[in-house]
Amino acid sequence: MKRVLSGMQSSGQLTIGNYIGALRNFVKLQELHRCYFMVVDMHAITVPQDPAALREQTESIASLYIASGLDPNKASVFLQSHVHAHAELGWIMTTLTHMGELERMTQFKDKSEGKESVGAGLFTYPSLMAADILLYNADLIPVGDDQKQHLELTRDLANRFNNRFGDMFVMPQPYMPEVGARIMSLDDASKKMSKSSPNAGSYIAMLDEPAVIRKKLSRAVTDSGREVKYDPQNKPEVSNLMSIYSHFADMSLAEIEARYEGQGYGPFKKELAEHIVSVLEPIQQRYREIRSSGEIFEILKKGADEAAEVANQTLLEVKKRMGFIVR
Ligand code: AQP
Repeated sequence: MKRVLSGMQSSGQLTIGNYIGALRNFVKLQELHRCYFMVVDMHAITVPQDPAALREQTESIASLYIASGLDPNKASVFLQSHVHAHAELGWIMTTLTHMGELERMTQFKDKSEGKESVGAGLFTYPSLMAADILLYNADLIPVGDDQKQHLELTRDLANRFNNRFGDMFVMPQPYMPEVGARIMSLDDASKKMSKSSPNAGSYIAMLDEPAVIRKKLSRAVTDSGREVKYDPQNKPEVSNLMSIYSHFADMSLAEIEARYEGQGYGPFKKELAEHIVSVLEPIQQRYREIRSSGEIFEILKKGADEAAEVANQTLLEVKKRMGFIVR
């Protein structure tokens, strides 16, 4: 049995990109491995957050984890800020990280581009992410393509620590879907779909109403042709919609091409909306029940207790090896 760890930032509403790239896999992995799934609220504050919105988003994402099928009796579901060892090992990892390594991170470049002022936490974000993973000595990390570079840095930091202070950390591996590791925006297929995008038309949120989903898809950008064909180079928009279709309808790309041969984009987009709605509607129903019952707080407390047991042990061992006087 492997150890699995992953998380999502409470920096907006979860999108179908987060669902396909990560959350769907969380649900599968909990059946096979020892899993730790958190909402990384400490990462969310690396960009400014309104306090009321942060609270709402954090509760919403944790509730969506459960509504999507995470079972607190199979996996530990918790908030990063409830397990103090994350912040502490995060600092230690920051001291082991080189400036040049952080400067190379494409996510930092994307998120800081054009901003007048950028918080230092956005820059050191990958060191905290390394701490998140190493605290649990996780072997498998279910992430979308955008997090691969951060995971490589985590491996470098694990190696660096092992070489300086003695073997302790295992090398975490990414666990990514074959298709859909990178779902792109509906309005611009050169950008990934992101929950913090200011343009709500660029993503489908997991909590979008069916009518909103239909509308967003009918407006999704496509090329001027009419052939439903998977060709990411020449038809990036349609190929992106096909990846989404493939996940929600559980059909191969070849099957989708065959189904819409000679029909143009209209029927394809309409049926895609119905496939998404049929997967999301039961999740939304369960979500509403969870939110009104208040059960999520008990689940998060249990998850944080389980997580802290492992995380505190790792932190203690790290501190001993580095020469801290431990209490
Ligand atoms: N577009 C995407 N396609 C596939 N997977 C994706 N993920 C994110 N976007 C896509 C995966 O979802 C998980 C959540 O990651 P995160 O919340 O830590 O932040 P992120 O990767 O930066 O995701 P977002 O939605 O773009 O958030 P913001 O807008 O706050 O930066 C990760 O496993 C990620 O790979």
